[in-house]
Amino acid sequence: MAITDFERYPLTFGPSPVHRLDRLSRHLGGAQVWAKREDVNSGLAFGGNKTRKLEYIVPDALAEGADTLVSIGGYQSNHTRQVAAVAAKLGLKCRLVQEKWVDWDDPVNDKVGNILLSRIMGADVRLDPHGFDIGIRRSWEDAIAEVEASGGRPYAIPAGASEHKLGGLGFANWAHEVVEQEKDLGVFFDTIVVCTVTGSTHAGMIAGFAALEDAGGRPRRVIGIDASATLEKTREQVGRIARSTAKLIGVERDLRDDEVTVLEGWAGDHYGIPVESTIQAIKLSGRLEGMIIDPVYEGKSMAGLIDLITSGEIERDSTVLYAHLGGQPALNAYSGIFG
Ligand code: 1AC
Repeated sequence: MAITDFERYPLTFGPSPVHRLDRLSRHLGGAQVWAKREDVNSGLAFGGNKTRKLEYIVPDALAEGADTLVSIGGYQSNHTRQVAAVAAKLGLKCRLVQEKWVDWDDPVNDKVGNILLSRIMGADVRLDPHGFDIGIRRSWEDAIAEVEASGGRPYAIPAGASEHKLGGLGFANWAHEVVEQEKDLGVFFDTIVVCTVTGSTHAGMIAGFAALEDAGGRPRRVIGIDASATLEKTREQVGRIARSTAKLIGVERDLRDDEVTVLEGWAGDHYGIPVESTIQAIKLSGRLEGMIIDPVYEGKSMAGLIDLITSGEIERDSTVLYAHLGGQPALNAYSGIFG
């Protein structure tokens, strides 16, 4: 099967916009940097990368006759906010487990931003004291069982939709979208920079570009910047999901190790805790481009991009596509950083 053979339930506006970041490029004095903007990809609660993944998951949920989407994330999970929006749009119920993934001392951390939006959209939001882990969680399995026990028909969507069998498809399709946009724009992105935590955004891109390369496309590198601070788990999960997604969309070879690149150095010690480079990256994007990025994901991948360009690891003649994943609603829960 190819990516085009999978059913897709439309939740986005269409291809997400791609545009130049001219002032940032000049400031860095190296490669040409562009952005592809999942933060404006949908009218559903500000959209984001998970909305794209859910386009491929919703047909399965509907086919199963589910009446409740059950998912999990941290208090400021973008993923759970997008699941809540999709449930509202489909007229389904939504049960969300919000674990205390981040020990962040902000009195409104569990009240504003993503979690506020999920509550507004009618999700049954339950706080849970457990800490960060990208794997399958007992608290989420319990929530699924509870919905079932009370007569509901749960549909299980793991953290970031990553461990879902169809979770990589949204970003495999993103790769195809990029190639179409390149033709229109007359540009070739030799390097993609993306934040990676639970893995399926990054993994989907790897699989999608592998399929395109095997069909005669030009090779390019997809650089994942770790923001999990549990590097080995994320690296393993990205590789595994990339391989299963590649198989699903008809890639007939095993992926090469060099196709799965997860770089460390910008996550700090903990998921969800911004470090100085994160904060500087957020300010730089805002001040040079009016582009708002967040302290959990994009601030970290942007910090990586900045360092890789200024150090010359991304070459001066590169054309780089920065994947904005739509994490910015979390900013309200981090207001103290910006004074
Ligand atoms: C960690 C999956 C993740 C979220 O938003 O909950 N990106």
